[in-house]
Amino acid sequence: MLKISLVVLMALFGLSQALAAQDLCNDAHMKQMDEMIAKMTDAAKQKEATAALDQSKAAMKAGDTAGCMKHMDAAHKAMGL
Ligand SMILES: [Cu+2]
Repeated sequence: MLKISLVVLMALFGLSQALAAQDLCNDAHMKQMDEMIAKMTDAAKQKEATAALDQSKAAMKAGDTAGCMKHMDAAHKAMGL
């Protein structure tokens, strides 16, 4: 019983991770990122995150999801995520 629950939990977790990745390259998340970066207190990291997010937005506009995720990842790292 416990084993089955664990498997179900892990499957659900994997699914939500996959959905999260798909969810990041869209206008709603870009807006969320802008707001989160605006609240950052470290000016150097904020500049780094903004630059990475700009590249991510450019890739998204070009329809380059892989590039969008790559730069989004860099932005997240600069934000300490
Ligand atoms: Cu993001």
